[in-house]
Amino acid sequence: MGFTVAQRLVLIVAVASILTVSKAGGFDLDHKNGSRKIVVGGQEHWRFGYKYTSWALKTPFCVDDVLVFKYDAPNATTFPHSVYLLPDFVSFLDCDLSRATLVANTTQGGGDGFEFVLKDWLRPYYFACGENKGLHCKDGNMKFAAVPLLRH
Ligand SMILES: *[C@@H]1O[C@H](CO)[C@@H](O)[C@H](O)[C@H]1NC(C)=O
Ligand SMILES: *[C@@H]1O[C@H](CO)[C@@H](O)[C@H](O)[C@H]1NC(C)=O
Ligand SMILES: *[C@@H]1O[C@H](CO)[C@@H](O)[C@H](O)[C@H]1NC(C)=O
Ligand SMILES: [Cu+2]
Repeated sequence: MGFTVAQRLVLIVAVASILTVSKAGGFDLDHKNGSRKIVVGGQEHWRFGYKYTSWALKTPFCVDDVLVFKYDAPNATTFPHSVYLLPDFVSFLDCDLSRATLVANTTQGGGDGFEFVLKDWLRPYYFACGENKGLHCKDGNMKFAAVPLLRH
């Protein structure tokens, strides 16, 4: 309450910068240039109900890091999931999928998962699950923002 959209965005970027400076461990250095593979949600993978915003705030993201979204294809007993990019902070807050871009459909998270490279420095990438008309995003916490910083 009491924060404008711009203030909240600044807050997210500021927190992300502080956490990155502290260089949390536990990530695989997969490439000589230092880029890492980061499994979204860690061992929780990409599922309904895990708090991805909290996860993202504890996770440093750098340019060229690879996000790996892991989720099983739907069957008779499990819900489908997907990955969308939302265009801006307001649609992210509202889980408004009307202008979202599909990144990975309901079957692409299987096996080793779906890989997404964070290419652009300081671009806020707003990710959300697009299933159930935004319900997974709204009620299932399946959304987070990633702002890639420079590796140092
Ligand atoms: C770092 O390595 C990754 C994976 O090989 C590659 O996609 C990326 O372009 C590289 N980045 C730079 C700056 O060389
Ligand atoms: C559906 O998928 C889940 C997760 O992969 C699996 O544990 C379960 O056995 C599957 N159920 C059926 C009916 O195939
Ligand atoms: C998901 O995307 C893959 C790769 O583009 C495609 O082969 C598959 O048919 C798609 N599945 C659905 C359910 O749209
Ligand atoms: Cu979902």
